[in-house]
Amino acid sequence: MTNLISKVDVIVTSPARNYVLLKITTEDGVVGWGDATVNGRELAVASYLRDHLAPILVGRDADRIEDTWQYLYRGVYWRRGPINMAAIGAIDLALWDIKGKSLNQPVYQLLGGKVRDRVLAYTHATGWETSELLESVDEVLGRGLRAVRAQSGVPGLSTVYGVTRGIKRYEPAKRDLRPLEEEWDSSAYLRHAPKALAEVRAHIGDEVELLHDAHHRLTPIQAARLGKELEPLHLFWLEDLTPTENQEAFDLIREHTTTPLAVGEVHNTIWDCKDLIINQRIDYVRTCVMHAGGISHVRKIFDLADLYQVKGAPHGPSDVSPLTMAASVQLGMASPAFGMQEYMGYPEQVGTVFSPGYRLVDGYLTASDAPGLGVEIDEDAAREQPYDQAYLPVARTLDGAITNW
Ligand code: EZ4
Ligand code: CO
Repeated sequence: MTNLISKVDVIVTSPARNYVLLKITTEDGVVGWGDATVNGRELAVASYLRDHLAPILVGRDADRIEDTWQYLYRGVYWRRGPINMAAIGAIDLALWDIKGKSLNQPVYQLLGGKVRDRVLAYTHATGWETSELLESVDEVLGRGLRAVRAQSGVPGLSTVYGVTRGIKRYEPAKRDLRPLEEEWDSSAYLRHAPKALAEVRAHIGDEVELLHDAHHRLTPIQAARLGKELEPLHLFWLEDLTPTENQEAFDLIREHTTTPLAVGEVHNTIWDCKDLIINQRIDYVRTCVMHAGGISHVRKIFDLADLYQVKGAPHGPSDVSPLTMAASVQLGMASPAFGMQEYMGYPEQVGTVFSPGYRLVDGYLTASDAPGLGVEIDEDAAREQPYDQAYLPVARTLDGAITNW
């Protein structure tokens, strides 16, 4: 029995923000959808899929998901990398979608069935002034969320990751022909962030889970200081303290603090996560189900994590589409090590293209029971809203030097 791939289409759509959609059709007419969005570099992955991978996918057996994964991962020779792995991830999601639709089962059934009834989610609260942040936290909790990531402005700076002055929604990529240049000062941040977070904790009480993202900006010793200072707040996690090109930094941070650590949204293989996991340098591994090679690969990362009591907590900003979110929730239903799902939410217009199927109720996500990933795509609406150039910002310290954004 074979189910041959007959057609592969790539659509770059922009319903308020850019997404790269992959559509795989089989000879028997089954359609599977994947997402290959790499925020700010969408056209690179679209071209990679269209020009290099689509031609070699046609004629392959759609049922052989792992074989196709191995064929693409080993076959490229130039392994890993965000563009390559997002493209493989998109193909993997589309093939799981096809398998589910062919067998008339939701993907979580094909992964072994439910290990939980629902997946804990957190969303973002954002406010420049602490009073605005508290309002945003209240709004999040009012929607039934039980876990919230809090980001505040920093006095003396004009721009900060995760916050927009006077606006409640934050979207990192800006529609422009060049990246926006933000400013950054770790000393000012380290003076202010613990105070703002302490006010949030006092406001919400002890039972709501509180998270914070430092977005790769600190040195190891600054990171250690922040973790130590935040210990009394009992954070659920502190995310991306330092850039993880230097993974030994986490040993230094661990020596100084018991604040749980989360890392991995920019990682794209198990090899980027392995040492962090097996040396217990982190508590949550944040690889995204699309950016790290799809369900087939991320479930291996989470199974490795499970051996070390590290939890999977996939990246879920608005720049990974509702299709990836749906795939992440499907995996979460079936993966023992799954700890938490980031759910940033989407601009309303995104709903013109995606009907995602999952539901967010009482702070938990539940997967669709529809066959495959359970997502409906309005292809016409996607084609009617073409790509619109946008970039992630860059950041400079106050002396004008480029630093990590
Ligand atoms: O900055 O996805 O935890 N979430 C994040 C995100 C990332 C964006 C970059 O495209 O850090 O907001
Ligand atoms: Co993050």
